Amino acid sequence: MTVGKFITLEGGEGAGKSTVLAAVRDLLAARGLDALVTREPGGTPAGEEIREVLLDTTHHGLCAEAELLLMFAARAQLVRERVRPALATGRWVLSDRFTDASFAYQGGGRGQPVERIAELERWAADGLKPDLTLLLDLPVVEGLKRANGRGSTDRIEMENADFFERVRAAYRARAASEPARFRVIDASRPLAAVLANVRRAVSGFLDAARVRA
Ligand code: T5A
Repeated sequence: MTVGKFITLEGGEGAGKSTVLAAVRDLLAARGLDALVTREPGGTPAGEEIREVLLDTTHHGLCAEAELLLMFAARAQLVRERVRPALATGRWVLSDRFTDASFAYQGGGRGQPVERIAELERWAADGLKPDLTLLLDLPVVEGLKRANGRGSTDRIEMENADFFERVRAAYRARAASEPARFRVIDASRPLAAVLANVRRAVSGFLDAARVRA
């Protein structure tokens, strides 16, 4: 049995991940791949409850250590309950965020040690790494404008611009250190151009994986 591939979407607030996710799912479907689509934090019944705690503004005093551990608690469950079993049967998996978000937000944003996050990745996330990661990159101000345009603000979106600048820098540094896995997409461009670049990147990956229409 062929093992499925694992694709993730990453980026700062309002980068357009939800918008792009649907396009990637459709592209995979056009090649005959019925991907499991999930999101982080969340993706399982327990994980979705953990998400509520993480994003609820009433928990504004949540410490950085608790935040990091809750992200990985949800991830540990998602990996074992859904992602690993799907990949093992040959199904592809598409996730809105994964461990790179913890390196960017809890590492870059909150200043949690990278070695500690890497250890959690090995242990709690069972060492699972995506095969392809699309990083939707855009200036922080632009992303926050888009995110704020939707109305409600969650606990993490309440952080200041400096926090999100550190998140962006951490994402870009990770992409630069793993060029074989990452494709950086300029998400500040009009949606049609963003989607065209996303389709090109994913099609190239599918061709390399020898997935035909
Ligand atoms: N988090 C998560 C951590 O801190 N650590 C972790 O380990 C993990 C996994 C929830 C939060 O948790 C944090 C990060 C987050 O703060 P989330 O649910 O992914 O993560 O929440 P957000 O990043 O807040 O997701 P958003 O919904 O804000 O952003 P999206 O999905 O990237 O953006 P989207 O598609 O909803 O688009 C936003 C708006 O912009 C428009 C869209 O129409 C929409 O209105 N838009 C564009 N407009 C113009 N041009 C374009 N190219 C556009 N693309 C989209």
